[in-house]
Amino acid sequence: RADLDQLVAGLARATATVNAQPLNPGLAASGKAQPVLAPADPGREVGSVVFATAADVDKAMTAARAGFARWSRTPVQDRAATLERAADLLEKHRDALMALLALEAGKTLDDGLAEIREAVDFCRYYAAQSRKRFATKERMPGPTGEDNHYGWRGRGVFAAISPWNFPLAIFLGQVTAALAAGNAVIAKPAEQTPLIAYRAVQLLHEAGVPKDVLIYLPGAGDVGAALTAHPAIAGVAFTGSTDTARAINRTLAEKDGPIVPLIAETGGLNAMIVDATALPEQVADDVVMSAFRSAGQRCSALRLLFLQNDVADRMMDMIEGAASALKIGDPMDPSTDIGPVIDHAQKEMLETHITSMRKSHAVRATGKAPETGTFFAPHIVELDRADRLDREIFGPVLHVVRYRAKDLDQVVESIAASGYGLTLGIHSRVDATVSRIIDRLDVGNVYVNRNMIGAVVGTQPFGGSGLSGTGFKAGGPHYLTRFAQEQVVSINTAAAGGNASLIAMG
Ligand code: UN1
Repeated sequence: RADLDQLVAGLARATATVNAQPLNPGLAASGKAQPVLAPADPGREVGSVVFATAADVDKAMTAARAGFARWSRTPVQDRAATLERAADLLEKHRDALMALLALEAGKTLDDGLAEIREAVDFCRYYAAQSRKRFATKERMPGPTGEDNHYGWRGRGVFAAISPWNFPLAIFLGQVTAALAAGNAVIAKPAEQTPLIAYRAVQLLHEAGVPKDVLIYLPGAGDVGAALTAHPAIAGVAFTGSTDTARAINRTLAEKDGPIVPLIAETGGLNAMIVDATALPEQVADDVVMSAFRSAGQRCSALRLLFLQNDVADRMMDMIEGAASALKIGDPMDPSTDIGPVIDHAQKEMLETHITSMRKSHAVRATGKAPETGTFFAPHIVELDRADRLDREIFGPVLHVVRYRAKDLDQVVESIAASGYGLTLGIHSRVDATVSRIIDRLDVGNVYVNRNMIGAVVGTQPFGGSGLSGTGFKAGGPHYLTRFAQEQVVSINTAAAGGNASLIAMG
C-alpha cells in the first residue's frame, strides 16, 4: 500500500505537459502544431507536437543516410551497449513514462507498467541477440586455398511505422530491432500517440544513439506514405491494419530504388475454443482478461469465443459475472481495470458495430462507462454463426458462438476461413483435442488453458501469418536477421600475399 501511494504521488508529480521540440538540428518539422488531448479527459491537453509533412521526409533521409554510414561501422558491442543504456534510462524514468502512457494513450497503471517492462526487455533482448548473432563472422569451410566468411550487416535506413495501442513497447521494439541490426531508423509514431514516442527517442539519444541514426518524424498518414515511397528506404517495419500493410507493400513494389523487405504485424480475428472439459473459473478469468483488459485494444485480444453447448450457459454466467466486476474509469486510479478507448473515432466505430449487431443478435453491456471521455463498456454479442463477424473489431467487444461437440471440426474450419492467423486460445483438458486444433490452424501464437495476451519478449516470440502479417516474430531469436543482410566474403588464400589481415577479421 505504501509503495502504491508513493507510486501514485510520483505519477502526479510526473504529469507535466510535454511539448515536443525538434530533436535534430536542421530537421524541424514543417507542419502544423497539434495539441494532444487525453482520451480519459478530452478537455485536458497532454502537450503538443509539430507534425512533419511529406516534404520533410527527404531531409530526414539525407541525414539518416549519413548516420547509417557511421552506425553500420560502429562495433556490434558498442551498439548493443548503447541499447542497454537506453533500457536503464527507461527504467529510471518509469514514473514519468507511466504517467504519459496514462494521459496520452489512456493506459491503466498495470498496462503502463507492463508496457515499460516490455520496452526495456526489447532493448536488452535485441542487444543480447545482436551480440550473439552479429558480433563475429562465421567461417565456412571451403576447398584448400580458399576461405569463406559469413556475416551480417545493416541494410540502410529503415522506416518504423508504429501503432497507438503499444505506443512505447511496439514503437521501441521496431526501433531497437532495426538499430541492433545496424540500420539507421526514421520512426513515425501513430498520430494519436506522438509524445510518448518523443520521450522514448529523447532517451535513446541520451543513451548514445546518434541523432541522425534515429530520427523522430511525427505525422499523419501522408508522412508514412512519403516515407515508404522514398527510393532510399531500405526496409519497413510496420504494425497496424492489414489494409495499410497492403498499401505499403504496393508502394514498396512500385517505388524506385532497391527491392526492400516489409516486416508487418497486422490484425487478428482471434478465437478461443472452450470445450466441456475446461475449468470454468479459469475460463472466466482468461476470457475477461483476453477480451476486455486493455479495453480490448491489443492485436492479440480475444474477439470470437466458441463455447461447447453443454457448458455454455454456465460459462456465460461466470464470464458476465466476472466482466461486470471490472471498473471502468480514470487510468491513473490504481483501482481501475479498464481505461478509455483511444479516441472518438474508435468509440464511434464501436458504437456503430454494436448498433448494427443489435438488429439481429443478443447484445449485452457488462458495465457502465463514464459519460465524459472516450470510454466504452465491455459488450458481449451472441452470434448464431461465426461468419457473422468478418473483421477485427478493435475494442472491448466479445462475440460468442455456441457449438456442439461433434461440430468441432467445423469450428476449426470457420477459424481458418477468416484468413487471419495471430492468436488462438484453447481451453480443454483433452490433449488429443488440443493437438487436433493446433495441427489444423496456421496461427502464430497459441495459448492453451490460459489467457491469450501479453506475449513475453524472449520466451514467447509474437507475430502471425496470413492476414495477420509477415509472420516474423518480434521478441524472437530470428527477428533481427529480418532487418539485416547477409554477406559472404570468399578469399583466395593461396594468392600471393595471402590476405592474412582479411582472414583475421573472421
Ligand atoms: C498488438 O497489440 O499490436 O501479446 C500486438 C500481446 C502483445 C500484443 C502486441 N504483445 O498481447
